[in-house]
Amino acid sequence: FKVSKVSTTPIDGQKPGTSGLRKKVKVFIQPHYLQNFVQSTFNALTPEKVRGATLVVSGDGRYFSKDAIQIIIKMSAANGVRRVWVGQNGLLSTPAVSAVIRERVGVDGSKANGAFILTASHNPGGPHEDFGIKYNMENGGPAPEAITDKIFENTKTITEYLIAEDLPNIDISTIGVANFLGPEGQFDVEVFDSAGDYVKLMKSIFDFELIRKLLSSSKFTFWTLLILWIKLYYSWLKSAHRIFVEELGAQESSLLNCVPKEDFGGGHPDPNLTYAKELVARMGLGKSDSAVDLPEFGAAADGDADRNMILGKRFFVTPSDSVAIIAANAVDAIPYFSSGLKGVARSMPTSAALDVVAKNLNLKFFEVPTGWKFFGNLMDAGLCSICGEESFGTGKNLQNILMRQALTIYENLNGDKLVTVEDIVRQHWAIYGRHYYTRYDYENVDAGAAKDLMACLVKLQSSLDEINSIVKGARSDVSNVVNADEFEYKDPVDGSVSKHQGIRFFFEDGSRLVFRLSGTGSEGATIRLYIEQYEKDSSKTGRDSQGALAPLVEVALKLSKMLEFTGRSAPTVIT
Ligand code: VG1
Ligand code: CO
Repeated sequence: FKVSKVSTTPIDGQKPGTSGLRKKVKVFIQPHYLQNFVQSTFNALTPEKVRGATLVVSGDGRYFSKDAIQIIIKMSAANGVRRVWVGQNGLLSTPAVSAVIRERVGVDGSKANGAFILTASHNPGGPHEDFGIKYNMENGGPAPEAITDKIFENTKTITEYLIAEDLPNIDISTIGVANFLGPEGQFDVEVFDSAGDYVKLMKSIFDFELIRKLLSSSKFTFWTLLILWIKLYYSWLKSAHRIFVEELGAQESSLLNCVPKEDFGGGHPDPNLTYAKELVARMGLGKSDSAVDLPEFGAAADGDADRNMILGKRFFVTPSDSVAIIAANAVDAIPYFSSGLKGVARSMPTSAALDVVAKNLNLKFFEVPTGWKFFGNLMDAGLCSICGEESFGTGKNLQNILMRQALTIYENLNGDKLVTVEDIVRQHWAIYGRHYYTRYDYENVDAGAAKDLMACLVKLQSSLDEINSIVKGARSDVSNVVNADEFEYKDPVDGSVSKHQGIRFFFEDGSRLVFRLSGTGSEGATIRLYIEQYEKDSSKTGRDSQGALAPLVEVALKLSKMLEFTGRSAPTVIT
């Protein structure tokens, strides 16, 4: 093949957000749009490192992925990349990409240096929805801010990109290797089984034998033990089938909605109580009829399968709780962690449930800004083994623990009584106390209004007097704010500083309010409000969380002047 240099000009707005660049498909398919970003990434990684590299290119299979994969292959060839690995049909979940970078050995003995992941994750897909691209590094984790900032700088000055226009399109549906010869030598594209490495890794973490025993145990009288919401995780479909049906012996019928679609069947791939309505209904949440047979366990993931919502029978597990529960039980329940945990980390808005576990178990603890790029440094430096976010993401060494139900299952096997998901959570609260928690999302708010609201909060956080007079004016039964700030993070490994990561209000009784703007949207702005209240008294941990948090919500809406700024009297999503 030949290498063409194509002249281009900078395109506005290519700043990667919390997790890569996300825009409407109509924006991405504009001439040079994807190409500018990919070349800017190559330039940020430096041409020396790109030359001779092995790159993974795949994603969640959403609309425009197939075209984008061919473009990136041609640009890789032209930039001197030695080989590109593509998951069969271009499908790899974010955790699978991470596993492939870290573990996979190519047919010629090669190892990967990084990956382009084509996904807009929890944002809807299809011709009228979102597309996205992010770059993951040699450690399997997202590019750190130093790189994403560099990419953005490059998009502002780019003048040309390299592409091998005459390279034929690769058949990504068939496993195999295609060899080409370019001006700088050989270039290969290897299409590989997208589930193999991920499944192998999962088997090295969890005790599959034990889980298999549970799934075939006579304690479970009907197949609905396990329901997985496949519709939302197209890219994980194959791994899910391999793990749950082939390896663990679950019934095929427990995997729902198994037909892959480029637009997720019109569904919203955010695994929360609002957007995963059908699953929520099947798990009996909000129903009181005890006569119906309901599944014991339900799970949903987002588009690229790096988040997961866990439900028990009529029971929702707050993600902030699940990471705390995993940390509290990991050494006993997950073989991978049997030798102990190095430390734990959570994103700032995630509840302090994990903090309490860390304190009780004497573990190193870190609080990082929202987004997975901040966990990587801690893990690589051996400071942290388990991390999580309130937005349904949990991980170990950059691998998402999609099989956290192992905990349930292990406990179920010990003893005669069926221990449910709900029992496990309630037992945890009895030991550690409960962090009542909820998140309010105001989606698609006018960007200017959202900015004004945040600016007002930035100002307000510096005056405790003013804050407390608003608090008292709103609810006399809410305790005083004793501290407020704008969260800033200094990475303990490389010393880099990330500012303006959200406004926090801390109350005397341990409650907390957090406000921040989403960095993953493609239209308008999304304001996120995180509300949390700690209850140590085990006789008071059984309340409904919306009821328990109502006074704090009222205070939050007054402090932020939510209605005045946004015109919204209710959030779009409550989780
Ligand atoms: C959201 C979540 C954050 C998560 C990020 C990427 O970010 O709040 O916890 O890491 O999405 O997740 P933001 O900036 O919109 O609040 V994914 O699975 O959509 O890549
Ligand atoms: Co995701």
